[in-house]
Amino acid sequence: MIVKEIILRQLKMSMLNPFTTSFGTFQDKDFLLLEVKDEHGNSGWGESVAFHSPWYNEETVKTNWHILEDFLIPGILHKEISHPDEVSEMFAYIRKNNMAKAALEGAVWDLYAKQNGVTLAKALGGERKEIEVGISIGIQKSIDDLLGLIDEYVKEGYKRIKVKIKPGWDVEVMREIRKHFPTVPLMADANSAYRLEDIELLKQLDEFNLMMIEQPLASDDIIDHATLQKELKTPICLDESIHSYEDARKAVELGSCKIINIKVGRVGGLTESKRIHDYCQQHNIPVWCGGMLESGIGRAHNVALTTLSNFVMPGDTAASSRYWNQDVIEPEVMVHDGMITVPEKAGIGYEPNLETIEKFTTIVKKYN
Ligand code: OSB
Ligand code: MG
Repeated sequence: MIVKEIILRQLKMSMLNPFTTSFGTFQDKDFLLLEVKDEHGNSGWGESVAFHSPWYNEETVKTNWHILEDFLIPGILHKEISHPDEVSEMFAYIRKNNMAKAALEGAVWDLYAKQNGVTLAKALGGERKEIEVGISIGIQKSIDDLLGLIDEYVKEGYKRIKVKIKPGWDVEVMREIRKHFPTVPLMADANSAYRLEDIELLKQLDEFNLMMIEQPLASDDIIDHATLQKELKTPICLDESIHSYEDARKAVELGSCKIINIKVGRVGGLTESKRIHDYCQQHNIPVWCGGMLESGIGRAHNVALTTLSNFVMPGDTAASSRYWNQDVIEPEVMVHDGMITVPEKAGIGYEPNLETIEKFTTIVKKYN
């Protein structure tokens, strides 16, 4: 395949409800969409999951634009590509900037699947026809508010509840949740809010029968997590600490985690996600697909990835309507009884809605 033209768009979409983690609150979401076009009129779509500020990782919407415009897009345009796996090799000389790489690589994967008339799921080697979905709930104003939301999402059928924790919003909150929902599949995500010195507090979480605790310690750590895991009954799941296959291998070898959250953007693309998935499968490490409050384009890629066989735990791939008044794809991502039916159309399987996309676009530029 040869990419003839690339359109880079920046969008701003307002979230239905603010989302608060241990590192900050999201209300408006700025993000990039990439459209790659071939000579036959096919378009592949990708989304950058970098946020406006560098609080989840070091990337931002602006740094992604820079890396895409000045390095990645010129590296792809008019070059012969026989398989999307080659894209990560073409970008290997550029250090990190994984979310920028993943946005473009994802668009090439979608284009490749469309050219071959197969779903992105099939192109990736996935077989599942439907996937299980959980929901991630941000930090709330009060425990009552949180309990009310959990009640709502459990009734909607979500397969597991994840709640964000931080110092001062942790043990008592989990205790209250367990009092009201003794058996709901439950987990906590700390987004790196603790240190190894907090070990006695973290051990108290063991009494709540959590599926896992996600990223309790520093975002670049795998050593202290290994120490912590030896002391905890609750499995540790790593999110922020895993940027690559090599990171995953080292974390598993060290015993830093028992579960891995795969986010396509964080690890630099679908090819690297698959490599991590396969490694984890061989080493009995279950994986699940994380979320970055994506629009429908990024969400569609997550749905396709989750069809691979070692995605054995519900992901953060909730319905479009949980985030947006109006999503940028048709149909929107729908969840029934905690399940998403994987679309059967070629590529990502959802149609980008150009009218909606244009409505939310703040900057657009074409490269050819
Ligand atoms: O750590 O998984 C995370 C949202 C923003 C940044 C980081 C994370 C999250 C979520 C929500 O947990 C995931 C989603 O619903 O898309
Ligand atoms: Mg997380």
